[in-house]
Amino acid sequence: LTLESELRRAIERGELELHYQPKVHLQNGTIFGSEALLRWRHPKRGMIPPDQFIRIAEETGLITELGHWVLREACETATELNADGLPLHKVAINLSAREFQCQDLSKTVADCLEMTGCRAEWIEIEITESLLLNEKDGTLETLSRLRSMGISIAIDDFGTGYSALNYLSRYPIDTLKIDRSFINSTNKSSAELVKAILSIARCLGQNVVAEGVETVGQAAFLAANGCEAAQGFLYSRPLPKSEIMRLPRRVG
Ligand code: G
Ligand code: G
Ligand code: MN
Ligand code: NA
Repeated sequence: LTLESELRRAIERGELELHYQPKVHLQNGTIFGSEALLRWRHPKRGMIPPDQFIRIAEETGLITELGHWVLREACETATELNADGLPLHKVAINLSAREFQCQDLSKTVADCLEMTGCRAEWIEIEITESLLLNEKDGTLETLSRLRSMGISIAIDDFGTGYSALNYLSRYPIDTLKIDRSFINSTNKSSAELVKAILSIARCLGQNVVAEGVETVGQAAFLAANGCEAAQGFLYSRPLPKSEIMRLPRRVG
């Protein structure tokens, strides 16, 4: 059996899972959200990471169905995480460029919110710089529509694209996620680039999340330079739904 035909049946067989990696405030360790990361629990091959099947899903068009499943599942979780009386927990969903080519993405999202009782404020969409750099018709409109519904927009892997900084002022962007290659590097210039990104975000009024934070030293450097939020193995690996639901809203 090919991976493609197996993927076709993975959704109906319940082999897909979302794991949620906490995002924390650097100052006090409070969890304010999480990133939903897709996993395929294959009965024979074991856990398959998304970079091994998202591309196949895109090439075969299966990404549409897959994306709908992710959206639905993430909205259900966000609704549970934001039950009465609980502090805000924003769930971030990764959307690939191919998913943006779907004409009625904003309607699909709106329908999903309604169906699951999820509020737009509980959802963030993570997109990559390349989506904005290779802009197709309708990208700006779709992003603007999602934003006006109340959904926030984050740029994932920020700094690894082609540095066409002009898109930052043309698009409705709430958050820059600094790519983990800048955080992990011991290179002096990486540290300077992190400071520069923090400065850009401050000037444009955008939030920043540092990705891939693994050490206390990295967290201290980020906090000292005014970064408010982080995500990474120092705080938590991505967790299955049952575990993120049980997690106290503060770690460390
Ligand atoms: O969790 P992991 O590091 O293996 O994720 C690898 C990549 O797969 C990440 O860059 C992430 O953006 C992407 N990814 C994870 N989950 C999803 C998803 O639900 N949809 C899409 N389109 N991409 C995802
Ligand atoms: O591209 P994107 O940022 O969506 O990818 C997220 C991926 O990064 C996930 O697969 C997740 O498992 C991985 N990740 C999360 N935290 C860390 C970390 O602290 N170190 C490393 N090396 N990878 C991480
Ligand atoms: Mn991401
Ligand atoms: Na990233």
